[in-house]
Formats: sequence, structure tokens, C-alpha cells
Amino acid sequence: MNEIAVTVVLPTYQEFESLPSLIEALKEVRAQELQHLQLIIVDDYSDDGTEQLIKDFDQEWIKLVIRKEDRGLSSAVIRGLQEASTEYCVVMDADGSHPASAIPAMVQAIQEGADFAVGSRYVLGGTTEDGWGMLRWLNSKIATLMARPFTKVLDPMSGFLAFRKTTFEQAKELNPVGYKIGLELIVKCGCKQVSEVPIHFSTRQLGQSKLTLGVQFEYLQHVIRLLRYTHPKLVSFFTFATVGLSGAIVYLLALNVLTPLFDERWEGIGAAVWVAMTWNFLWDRKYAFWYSRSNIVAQYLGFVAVCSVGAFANFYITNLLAASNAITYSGFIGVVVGSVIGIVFNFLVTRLLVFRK
Ligand SMILES: Nc1nc2c(ncn2[C@@H]2O[C@H](COP(=O)(O)OP(=O)(O)O)[C@@H](O)[C@H]2O)c(=O)[nH]1
Ligand SMILES: [Mg+2]
Repeated sequence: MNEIAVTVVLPTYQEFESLPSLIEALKEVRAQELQHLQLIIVDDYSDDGTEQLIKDFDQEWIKLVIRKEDRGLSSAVIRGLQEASTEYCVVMDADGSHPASAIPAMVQAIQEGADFAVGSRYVLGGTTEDGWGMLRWLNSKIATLMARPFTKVLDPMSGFLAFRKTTFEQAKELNPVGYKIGLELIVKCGCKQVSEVPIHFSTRQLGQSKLTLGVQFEYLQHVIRLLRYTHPKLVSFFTFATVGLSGAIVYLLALNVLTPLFDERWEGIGAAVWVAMTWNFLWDRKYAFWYSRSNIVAQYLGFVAVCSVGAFANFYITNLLAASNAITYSGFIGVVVGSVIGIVFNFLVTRLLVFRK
């Protein structure tokens, strides 16, 4: 393996205490197996002595990039990868969780045909150090489950990664927001064959974890973004249907509030139809057709025109039944009929004509 050139990208934020032992471990890997190993540390201006520490090490194979403007784990990783000029790249955490000794096996997995390798806790032979609380464990399990639609990898949450630089360069629409850069790369680089190399995942000994509640919320947004990327039509339709359901409830509420305010019943029903239609438009534009950002007024008029068939059926039936029934009951039948007529037609036609890319 000695001829292989590998760059290890290490994102750091206040890892002054953990860095020395990791650098020693990487030195060992260099001495034993990968003599051309390079290290790029991307530090987000920790200002904790990291800069002096690396200066004191004074090794030509170690490069320190200090970012003063940008922040965040994923964008730091991307920055490091952009700076790498070797055939192979490895990404790992600085806190000692990831054993440097697994790097050669991960690179070898790529050489043997995998597109991507992850250091895995959950594949046969992988282990996690004791001491994870119930909550952290459950958290990790749920997060892993949520990654299921994108990859069959058992440990998709891993931040210990290896791949060819050319694989990274294939990435489409990389979004550096969020913590799970491994998952992002597997999806956006279109990696089919992901190899899992068993590792022992150690608990951080020094310094603080940066995994906060905010980070977990970001993960939820990340999963939605990835779903939009991999299954855009399905996400659109599912969201459109959900908004439609909420619109039906809004319609029934509006009927009860508005009909008593008008002299004629049909006026109140018309107003409720209009309220529900506008409600649907605003949420559909924001979430079901997130990618379509043309003129909102033109889109609104188009939306109203397309939805008018179902909306009119709803209006007509509600008005007809309301002559002999309670308004909520009449409205319910009306909105069900209107929705059945509208759901597929409105979705397809607004998607095609109103909410274009
Ligand atoms: N450059 C940079 N590195 C970060 C940032 N947040 C976390 N890291 C690094 O990413 C790695 C994983 O972070 P860690 O806090 O251990 O997360 P955990 O293992 O999920 O608890 C460590 O090397 C951190 O120093 C950040 O905002 N910028
Ligand atoms: Mg950690």
C-alpha cells in the first residue's frame, strides 16, 4: 500500500486536547503502511492553541487551514476535500472516536471496487464503547432508520469515510448544511457500492461534543432535502395531499365561521371556498413546489383557475345539501367530492402549468 497517496481531512473545532494523540496515530499509519499520507486540518478559528500546536509539530505532511468566516462541520469537510490533491480522501473526527489504524483497510476497500467506504460500528466486528446513555443510543438508532430510504448502509451516520477524489468531484448539488456529510456524499455522489469496515468507536476522552439539539433538528431538514433530491415527485405529491387535507379542515372551520356573517348562504360558502383555496395555494407553493419561484400573483391566478373545477363542485354540493342539512355535514360531503375530483387533476396540472421549475 506504500505507493498510495491519501489525504486525511480533519474538521476541528476546539480539539486542541485531542489532536496530539491523533497525529501520533496517523504518524504510525504513515510509518507502517501509507507513507504518502497527508493531513489537512480544517479548523473554524478555535483560537485554543491549535495553530501553535501544529506549528510546533512542524511536519511537512500536515497542513492547517483556519477558516474565519465560514462555520460548520460539513462545509469544513468540503473545504478540506477541495484542497486535497491525492487520489484517495479520508474524512474522520478529531476527538479520538475513529481509529486511524482502520484507514488502510478503508482505502483498500475502495481499491477493491467499492465507491465509498465507511468506518462502521454496526457491521459484524464493529463495536461501540460502553457508556452511551439510553437517550443517545435511541437517538442514533432513529437517525439511522431515517437514512434508510437513501442507503442500506448499517452505519450511515458515520463520519469516518473514504473515497476517491474523483468520486467527490462527481457530487451534484452538494449542500453543506447539516452534520451528516457522509450521508450527503453517498447520495449526491451517487455511490452504489458502499463498503463497511468494522471499527471500534471510542468515546471522546477530551473536550466537548458539538452535537446539540439544534444539530438534530438540522438533520431532520437534511433528510427532507435529500428526499426532495432523490424522490422529488413523490415528495411533491405527498405534501400536496397533506396540504389538501389541512385545507379541507380549514374549509369546514371557515364555513362555520363565515356563513353566519353573510345574508345569503351561498356567499358564505363561496368565501369559505376562497379561504381554503388560498390556504392551499400558500402552503403548496412553499412546500409541495419548493423549487418553483416565479411570480406569485401569476401563480395564484393560475392555481385558482386550475382548482376551480373541484372547488366549484365543492361549492355546488355544499350549497345544495345545506338547504336541508347542517352546514358542517354539507361542507364535509362537498369537500370530499371536490377533493376526489381535484387531487390528481389539480396536482398534475398545477405542477405542469403553474409551478414550473
Ligand atoms: N471545522 C469544524 N469542525 C467541527 C465543527 N463541529 C464539529 N466539528 C468537528 O467534527 C468532529 C465531530 O464532532 P463531535 O463534536 O465529536 O461530534 P459527535 O462525535 O457527533 O459528538 C470533531 O472533530 C469536531 O471537532 C464545526 O463547526 N467546524
Ligand atoms: Mg465525537
